[in-house]
Parts: sequence; structure tokens; C-alpha cells
Amino acid sequence: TEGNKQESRGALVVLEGLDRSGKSSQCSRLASFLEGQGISAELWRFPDRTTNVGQMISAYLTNTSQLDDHTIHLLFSANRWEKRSLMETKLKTGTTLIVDRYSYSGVAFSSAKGLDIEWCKAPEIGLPAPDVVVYLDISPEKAAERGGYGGERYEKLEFQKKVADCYKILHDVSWKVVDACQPIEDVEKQLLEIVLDCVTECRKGRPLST
Ligand code: DGP
Ligand code: NA
Ligand code: NA
Repeated sequence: TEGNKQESRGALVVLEGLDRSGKSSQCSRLASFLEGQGISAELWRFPDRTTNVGQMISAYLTNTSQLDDHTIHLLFSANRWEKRSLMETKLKTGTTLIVDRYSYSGVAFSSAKGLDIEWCKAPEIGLPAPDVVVYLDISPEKAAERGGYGGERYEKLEFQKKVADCYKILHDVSWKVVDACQPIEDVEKQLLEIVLDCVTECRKGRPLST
């Protein structure tokens, strides 16, 4: 009957980490691997710079515009909210989302500037909750050695050290920590194992929460 029909849903997988932790390339490798296995998956990233809000964020990050710290915080959050309904639709219809940064970046990067952490968390309440958060762990010093930063607003060693401290505060036991300084294949292997477990759990009917 309709009542016990279980639609299998996709998993919401979030990767977090400092700039230059290798997140973005791992996210795209993961998404392509899953697709290759016949698992419906998409690569998403926040900020999504393609929307109107995203363009304001991009201008801020490239130092083309100046914005009050609270204002930019709320724009980053709005950028996630504007994707919420599509995110939920994708998950409910069976697509796994591999998301490069989410609410934790929002809180870590803004509280690193000195904003109150509870104030930073508030606008994130109600967004779909990740099924797993993977933290790609690298020290700010090691990250800085990796071919240099791109020159955007936050890409400075002193600031990244503060972000690392804020991530430590946010970190909870449910996070999966992967050492980002291992050979790339090892990082990939560990990530895959975590993500495949998570996809399986979601297929079995783990409820989507907020
Ligand atoms: P990326 O495109 O992943 O390199 O992210 C751009 C920069 O913006 C990066 O330094 C991390 C930072 N960032 C990502 N999400 C947020 C957010 O929600 N709030 C703030 N303040 N910074 C963020
Ligand atoms: Na960046
Ligand atoms: Na990135």
C-alpha cells in the first residue's frame, strides 16, 4: 500500500574545512564516482555565486564591495535558504547531494571575525540537516603552503587560524574527520567509505531532518 511504500531518498553530505584543504576537488571526485556507480548524485557548493545574492557575496569576497560583517553573514545564509526547496526536492527524489561548504562555514567564518556564535547560528536554523559532515583536517600553516591562496578576502593565514579555532568549537562527535595531509588517494578512499555508508543508511529510510 501507499502507506508503507518507502521512497529511497538521497543523502545530504557536507564537506567542511579551511581554504586549500582540498574540499573542492574531493567533492567533484566523489560526485563523479557516485554517478559512475549508478548512484544519482550532484555536486553543490556554497556560496552559490550564480544567484543575485551569490553575486553580492562574490563581490564582497573579491573585495569589489564592502559590507558590514552582520550583513554579509545574513547574505551567506540567504544564499543557502534560496536553495532550500530545490535541495529538499532533490533529496526526496533520490539524489545525493555532495555539498562543498554549508552552515558550518557560515558560523566559523563569521564568528572568526568576533561575531557572537549564537547570533551566527540563528539564521541557519531550519535548513535541511546534513546526514553526514566530513571535516577535511589540515593545519592553517600546511594549507597556506599549498600553492598559495587565491587572494580573496578570507585567504590569509592569520584569519584562517581563527577559522580553524571556530571549527574546533563547532565540531561535534557526529563529524567524520579525515586527515587532509594524507596522499590524495587515501583521502578519497576514506571519504568514499563514509559517503557510501551514509547513502545506504538514507536509502534504508533514515528521516530527513532540519
Ligand atoms: P569557496 O568558494 O568555498 O572558496 O568559499 C569562498 C570563501 O567564503 C571561503 O573563504 C569560505 C568563505 N565562506 C563560505 N561560506 C561562508 C559563509 O556562510 N559565511 C562566511 N562568512 N564565509 C563563508
Ligand atoms: Na576559497
Ligand atoms: Na573551495
